[in-house]
Amino acid sequence: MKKLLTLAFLLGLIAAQSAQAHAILVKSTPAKEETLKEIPSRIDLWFDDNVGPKYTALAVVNSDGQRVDNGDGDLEMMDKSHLFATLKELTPGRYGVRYRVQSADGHIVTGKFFFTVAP
Ligand SMILES: [Cu+2]
Repeated sequence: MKKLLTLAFLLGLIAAQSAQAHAILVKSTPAKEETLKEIPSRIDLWFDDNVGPKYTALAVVNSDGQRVDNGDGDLEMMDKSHLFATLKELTPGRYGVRYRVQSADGHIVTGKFFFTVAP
């Protein structure tokens, strides 16, 4: 019985934490480590929760570290869990994506991943 109560207590703690956990990147196009045959004209990121407009940043850089996004990274008007930016004309190569958003709980979430444009 005591064990069960402890378990229930722990599960309750986990539920309480996840209710105010920070936003997690759940999906993107291009996807992490994806190799694209067609040149993408934009990048889209989706989080598991709405994120705030403050501190929002999204950058795509080529292997020389030069930015190839148009600097227009923004949250979609009707879906605040969706961050996107348009891209300059990419050439084949490997690209890095860096993002920063503010979760509903106030925490800043940053991340990085790569994708490749095939020759
Ligand atoms: Cu948090």
